[in-house]
Amino acid sequence: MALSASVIADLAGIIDDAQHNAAEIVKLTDAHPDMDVADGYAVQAELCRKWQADGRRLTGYKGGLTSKAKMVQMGLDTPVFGVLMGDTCVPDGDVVDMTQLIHPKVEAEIAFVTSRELSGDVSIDEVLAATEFVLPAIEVIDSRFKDFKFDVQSVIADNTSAARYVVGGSPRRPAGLDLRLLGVVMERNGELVGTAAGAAVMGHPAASVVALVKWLAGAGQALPAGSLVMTGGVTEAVAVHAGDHVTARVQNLGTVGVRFA
Ligand code: OOG
Ligand code: MG
Repeated sequence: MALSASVIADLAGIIDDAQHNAAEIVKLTDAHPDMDVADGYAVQAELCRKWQADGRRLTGYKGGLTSKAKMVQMGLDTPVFGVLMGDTCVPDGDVVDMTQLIHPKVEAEIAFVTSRELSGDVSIDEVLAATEFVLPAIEVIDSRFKDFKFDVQSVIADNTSAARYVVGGSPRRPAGLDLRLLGVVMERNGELVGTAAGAAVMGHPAASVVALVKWLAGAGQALPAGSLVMTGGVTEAVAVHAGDHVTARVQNLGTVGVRFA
């Protein structure tokens, strides 16, 4: 780590205000060029502590930049991890208020809900054995950084652009499903805007959970039973505006949707 605890706390305050006020800011490395990835995660951890102290509930975690399509789109080449807060969950089919967001984009994802604690080095098979169900999801990301441009340190500090998440469809136990082969179709206003298969995420969506559990272990933590894990966008993220509606259809898992107003 390059930054002091007091600078980390200041940066957490800047991110928190930007999220709360839907006001864009410049990337954190502009003022702190030596900020490193560990500093980014320290800012994120500080935010998560504050949010929980404010009574907000941690419902799970997200992997980001886990597909080639997302890495190429954002010009970055490492997966990143963030936290999901319960109050940012939008019911399937419900409306997102655009005035609370800066320049949102949507991602079609495959989500996991775990049935057992996972910790340390786990295999894909162990993740699947500890999965209660998988289900289709839409993540609404909203970078707090100007023009949705950032480096890896800054996006980690910004909780990996997390803004809202929607889960729905027909949750299924993973037994008997080959998650690599599940077709995913994303539509905006009925028009096709992205297609992929589950394998777009690190070769297997559960590999994103494996990487998440490893990252948590590095921070001395485990993934609790009952966690929701968003495994990452399978295609490029797509910008949305007021009046839009978005649908993600995942083979065998049904459909999830959200509107913007
Ligand atoms: C970072 C978050 C990426 C995903 O699913 O790849 C992410 C970003 O692109 O703003 O959530
Ligand atoms: Mg995402």
